[in-house]
Amino acid sequence: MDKTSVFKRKSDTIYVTGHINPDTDSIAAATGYAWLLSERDGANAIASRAGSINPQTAYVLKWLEIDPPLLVTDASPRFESVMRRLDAVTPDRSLNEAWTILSRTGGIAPVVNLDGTPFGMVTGKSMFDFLRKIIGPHAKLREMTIAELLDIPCREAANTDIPRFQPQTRIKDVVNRLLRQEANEYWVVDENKRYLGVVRQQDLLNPPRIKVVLVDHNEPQQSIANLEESELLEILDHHRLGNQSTHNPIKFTVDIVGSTSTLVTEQIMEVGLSAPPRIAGLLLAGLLSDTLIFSSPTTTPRDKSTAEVLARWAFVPGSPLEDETIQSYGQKIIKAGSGLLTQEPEVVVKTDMKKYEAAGIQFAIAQAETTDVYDIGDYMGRLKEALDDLKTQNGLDFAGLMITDVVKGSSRVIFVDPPAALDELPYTPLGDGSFLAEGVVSRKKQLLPIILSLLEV
Ligand SMILES: [Mn+2]
Repeated sequence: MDKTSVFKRKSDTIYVTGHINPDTDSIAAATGYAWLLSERDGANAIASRAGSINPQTAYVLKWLEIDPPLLVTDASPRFESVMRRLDAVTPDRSLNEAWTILSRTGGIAPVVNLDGTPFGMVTGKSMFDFLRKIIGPHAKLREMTIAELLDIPCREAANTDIPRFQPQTRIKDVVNRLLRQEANEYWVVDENKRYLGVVRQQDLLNPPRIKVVLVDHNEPQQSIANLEESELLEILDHHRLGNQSTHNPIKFTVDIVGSTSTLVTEQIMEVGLSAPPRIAGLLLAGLLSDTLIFSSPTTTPRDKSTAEVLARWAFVPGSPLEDETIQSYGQKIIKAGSGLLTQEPEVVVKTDMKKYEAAGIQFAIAQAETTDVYDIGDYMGRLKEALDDLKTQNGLDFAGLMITDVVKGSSRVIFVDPPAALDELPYTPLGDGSFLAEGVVSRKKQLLPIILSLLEV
């Protein structure tokens, strides 16, 4: 990689991302940890999200006036990561001007039309082809001076047969085809076909991997697509392990607490920093949502003491949360996520769905929250249909949905095509094909371990 030229690598952005179908903890932990990496380490870290924001998170972000993190769903390198916005000339300008650019960029002068669309490129090769064409057969033209030559409009010496790509084009989708073609440089254009930059073939061969930190998950099935093409720097999580090997050693923190927001906040406290009120408010939302305001069995004393610290940072005068208490804030957050019966069944089964694999069986468990689990009635049939579609679309062996009553602290569980092993589940069958799981509110700590142990017998 040439270190001194205009094509040297840009300084790397670190993307801090939660899981797909992001919940509030995932968005909060990504936002809070990106802030800490920038504040503590001076890193160029930004929060990203692996999917659309759920209604509860949207409610919190709006209240706190925080923009949703950048949407990043795929780690495969794209043209934008190697493109350079080189200076350009219009076709009527002299070759002299193109030559100035070409000599600074190491051999490429983009020629761009007045309307912003690419015309062609002047390169060493296009200059040679041009000279061969004009003076080859005409002995007289050989007496032309360099000054006269450089006076010619650069359109005459530009190569116009150059492939064009969008910044979002994945490099791996086109690189093999491009290697077989003659062109060594490519245009990158926007959706209106206007010039954005130039990419050289050599930059496509070993594009920089995007740097990624995973929070609130560690299983590749729950992460952005093509994670193996990224440079994974770190994992910060509170779920069961289900990760593949990495190329390099990474920082890996998995701890038994109620939320990843707890782990992020503990790290902020450890170095004597305090999160700004809005970010503290978002972390507190993640913590209260994941622990169902400390009522989930996943809750630990560390979550409670961390929540006190976040409340102290967040509920300050001038903050959007200045009149709140932990309880009042938590109840508003839980309520914003529990509009179950007003949502389409397809949305309910997709919003907080996680995929797993155990004993060669692929399955998904979705979770939804409501404030009255007994009042589901006819809705159950529609949920089951939506769950069946979800199973088919994702090529799964079975799918489940737990509908958790956050007030009573129990769940209704339904399955589509469950394996016979799940007949042993210790829950009460109800007439409509669902089960009542008294005291079960946590997918991670209560439902999933039982399912895994039954499957892996
Ligand atoms: Mn979480």
